[in-house]
Amino acid sequence: MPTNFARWAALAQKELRDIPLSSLDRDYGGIPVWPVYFGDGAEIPGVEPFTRGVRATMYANRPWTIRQYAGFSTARESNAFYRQALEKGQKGLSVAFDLATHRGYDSDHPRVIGDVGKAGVAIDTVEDMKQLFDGIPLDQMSVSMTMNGAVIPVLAMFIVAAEEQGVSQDKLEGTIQNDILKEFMVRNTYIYPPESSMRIVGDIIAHTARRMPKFNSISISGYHMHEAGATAVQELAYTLADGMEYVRAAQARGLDIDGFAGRLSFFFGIGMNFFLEVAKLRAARRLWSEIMTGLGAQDPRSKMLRTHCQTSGVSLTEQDPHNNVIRTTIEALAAVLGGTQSLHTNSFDEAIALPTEFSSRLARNTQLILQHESRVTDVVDPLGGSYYIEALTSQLVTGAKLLIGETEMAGGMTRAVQSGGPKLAIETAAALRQARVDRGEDVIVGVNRYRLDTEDAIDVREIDNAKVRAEQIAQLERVRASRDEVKCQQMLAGLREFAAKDEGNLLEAAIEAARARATLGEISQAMEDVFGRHAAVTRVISGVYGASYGDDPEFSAIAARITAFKAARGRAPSIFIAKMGQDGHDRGAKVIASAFADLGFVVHMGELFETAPEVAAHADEFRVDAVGVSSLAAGHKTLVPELMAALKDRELGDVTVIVGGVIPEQDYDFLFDAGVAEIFGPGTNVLAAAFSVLSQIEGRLSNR
Ligand code: MLC
Ligand code: 5AD
Repeated sequence: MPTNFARWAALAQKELRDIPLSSLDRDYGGIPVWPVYFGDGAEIPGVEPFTRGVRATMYANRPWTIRQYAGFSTARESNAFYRQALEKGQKGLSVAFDLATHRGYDSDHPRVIGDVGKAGVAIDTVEDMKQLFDGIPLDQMSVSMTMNGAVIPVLAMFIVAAEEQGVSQDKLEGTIQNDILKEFMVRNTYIYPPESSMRIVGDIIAHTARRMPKFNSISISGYHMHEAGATAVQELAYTLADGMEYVRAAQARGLDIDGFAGRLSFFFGIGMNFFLEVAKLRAARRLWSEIMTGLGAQDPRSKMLRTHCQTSGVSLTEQDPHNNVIRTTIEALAAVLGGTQSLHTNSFDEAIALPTEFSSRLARNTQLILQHESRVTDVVDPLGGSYYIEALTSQLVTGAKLLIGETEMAGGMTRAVQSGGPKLAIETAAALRQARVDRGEDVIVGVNRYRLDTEDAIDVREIDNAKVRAEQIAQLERVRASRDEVKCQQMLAGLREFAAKDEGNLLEAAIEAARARATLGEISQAMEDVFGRHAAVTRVISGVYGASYGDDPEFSAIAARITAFKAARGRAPSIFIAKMGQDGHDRGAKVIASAFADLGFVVHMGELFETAPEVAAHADEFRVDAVGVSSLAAGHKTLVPELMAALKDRELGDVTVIVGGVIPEQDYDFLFDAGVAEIFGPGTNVLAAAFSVLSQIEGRLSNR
């Protein structure tokens, strides 16, 4: 039996090809340093179950990919941003699409007036996609696309754009997120109901397995669960359980596991609990290797959990925002010591707006400094063998296995997602976390401790949404006018037929449609004609926030005021919590809804994706005292004035309107002038918010 070192060295040499193994040795001023260290019985990096990493040499041979997620405004502007980033050290691309695109709407659709070009780049046709990658050779650059709802038209347009650049699809490197299950759980950019959506996932895995050998067919994502408030065990368990579901879906259509599993990839969020996050990635690899062995995989590549990581958005604060540079650095280091393959580091202005040139430079340089200056790349899995890390790793494995077992007993993740169980479990964890922060048990520097007396405003990126929309509409009209209409309609009909007959590959039909210049909205609609559009049932947990307060004096004081309000008016104060436009970030809205309900408010939680007139109609129907608008995707300057006008139309001008979420300081006056009573940014204490909403309501009522 060869020794650990001998086994490792053989693998390492394969990865290094012609480079001698000794070139990985280092000398720290007379201290020799090897690329890997072992203790008795230690696992070997690059060997199943891959706890210590999927490659023997890891970063000593090739560092992780610096892959910054970005996109805004038009394809032309995003393209210029990408080219600049690549020139300055970024290594891979990662496209953020706007919410209109995510939800399958063209930029001229009436439901997306506030969304076009805002949270990402607007893509309507192949022409936009070509513009996005202009001057970027797609046979040399790996491109990740975060797309789940409109995954069929987006991947089709990417393939056609590459083809027209002279690059055939078999040469494309990259990743499509294509993880729909977590959309129903936490991210909310689904289009079709779960079962049709799962067919789409399967069609993409089948097509990429056959035609795109270098392309990762899916990025099974825990990140969004993490951001929605999941614990590390929940993030691990639900993500890997999602992965099992995708494997089984692909197997069910006759695909051989070793034919596609090597191109499944993962995506985790990395928060501030440093060692826990390192251990989480190690645990994920060990678990996946076991799971895949259980599902019948033979090839070691099928059992490797390769992952992208992103530092945590929710851990960042609007208050004293430069602290976020420090938080992101710590999180990035955890991702690296955990052995990630690819990394996005957030910009410090995250909680305020989209990154500027300056903030994205700092975010990128955080990774460049880790790679080039910190020396953390010299040794593989440097924390392996730490008593603490190994113990945490094993505890996470055990905890996640239990939870995976539960979801399996309940019939797997598609079922669990339909029942809403995991979603509620994550929301409960989020409410508990908020209560701990509000009570000061979890310290956040600059927010609930060491707060600044005055905050300096920082520069933010502004997107002129009306201008982007006008440009997109003009381009859409040009494309529609110049295409062969008969051919385009034929291709769309073909796609519709595939959808209806439950046969044929939807992606393949969509590639034909994209070539014929069908738009993203048209391709999505052709499938919607058959599948329908999914509407989620919004449920709000109750009692969790209240219970964690027990007999807290502040909590009791507000509850008492509400009791007095009831005694005086014969009813409780009421609020409608609204999510307008295509912004599906609902963690904050849900936390507020459940906490306000626990305090004694009558809370009506709106559905996702409503228009301003729809929200006004609900405010009318429920006769609420207040409407709370939650906005995290920068639509507020368009949507809030629309809401005000819609309320006035119904003679509800005296309803108190409050806005919460990601709102740059620079926009506050605009919103106050529009008639907004209060604005609550990230990091607002929920009790303080309840206090001031109640005061606003009482003030307005006594003025009547
Ligand atoms: C790597 N390689 C090595 C090596 N390390 N070879 C020899 N020795 C080593 N030490 C090889 C690999 O085998 C591979 O080749 C090649 O180098 C590339 O390395 P990789 O490690 O696979 O990296 P990468 O190409 O960057 O792929 C990483 C990935 C992928 C597998 C995780 O799926 C990916 O890039 N994901 C990114 C996802 C993303 O950016 N998502 C954004 C979400 S934002 P080969 O031939 O084996 O491939 C979001 C926010 C929102 O979702 O909007 O909500
Ligand atoms: N550009 C850069 N980063 C973005 N994020 C979301 N949209 C963009 C964009 N257009 C990041 C933020 C957010 C996470 C979901 O992705 O960090 O928290």
